[in-house]
Amino acid sequence: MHLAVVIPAFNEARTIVHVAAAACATGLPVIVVDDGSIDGTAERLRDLPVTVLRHPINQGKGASLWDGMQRAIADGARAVISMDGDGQHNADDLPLLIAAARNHPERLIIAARLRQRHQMPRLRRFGNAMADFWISWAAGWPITDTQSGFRLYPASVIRHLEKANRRAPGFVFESEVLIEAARAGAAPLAVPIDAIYHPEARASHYRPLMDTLLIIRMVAGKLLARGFYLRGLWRSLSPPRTDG
Ligand SMILES: Nc1nc2c(ncn2[C@@H]2O[C@H](COP(=O)(O)OP(=O)(O)O)[C@@H](O)[C@H]2O)c(=O)[nH]1
Ligand SMILES: [Mg+2]
Repeated sequence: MHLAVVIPAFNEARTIVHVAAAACATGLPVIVVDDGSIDGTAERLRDLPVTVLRHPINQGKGASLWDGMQRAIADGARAVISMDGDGQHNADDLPLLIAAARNHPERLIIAARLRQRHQMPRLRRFGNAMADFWISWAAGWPITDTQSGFRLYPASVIRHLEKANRRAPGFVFESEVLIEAARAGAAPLAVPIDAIYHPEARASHYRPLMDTLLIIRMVAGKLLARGFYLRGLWRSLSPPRTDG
């Protein structure tokens, strides 16, 4: 399977070298999307064999993922792995995602932060549980850890998004793609990984109020468009499926 790793990065000068080098060590091609960083993120990558795409001004995580994915596909990738640039994802877990994709090549695979979950701040855990419930409902499928940015996207899912014209620029992108993938028959599948929360990590770029409202608006729109989709709720409440 021809794969590429895409790392969106907005002001990640502190961590990006470490994250990109670990991804390169797997032997996969790596694309970093520097999303208008003003802290010298791109310059840190000068000595690594990675492709760096630059947005002159910040466009959002979704827009960055999208551009990275397009580049990966243009370079021949059949699937794209996304990893955050802040060190919250461990490149050692990549083989788990790849193994799951080999067994389920048509499905979107989520590296779900199910192990060491106590590391996740309590409020985050609550927010994530809420997101999982609503997004699963709209998807009509039980989805575990919908807010994990560590995923493997088959090229077919990316092409479907393009056709459906579903490309939110910000954090909504990653929630919407799960619903779209499930509805297109590429139901997301979770593989359990460790949650990593460094005590000294920088503050999240996720805006708790604004980004949550944008996600709620997107999900509500999809539920309303289907007349509340009670069948989806019923289906989403069957036990979540994990691989491995
Ligand atoms: N490209 C881009 N990446 C972003 C933006 N905001 C966040 N990110 C990246 O998305 C990833 C996750 O963001 P983060 O703030 O850590 O969110 P959290 O892990 O959900 O708290 C990191 O790799 C960020 O660099 C943005 O506006 N543009
Ligand atoms: Mg983070």
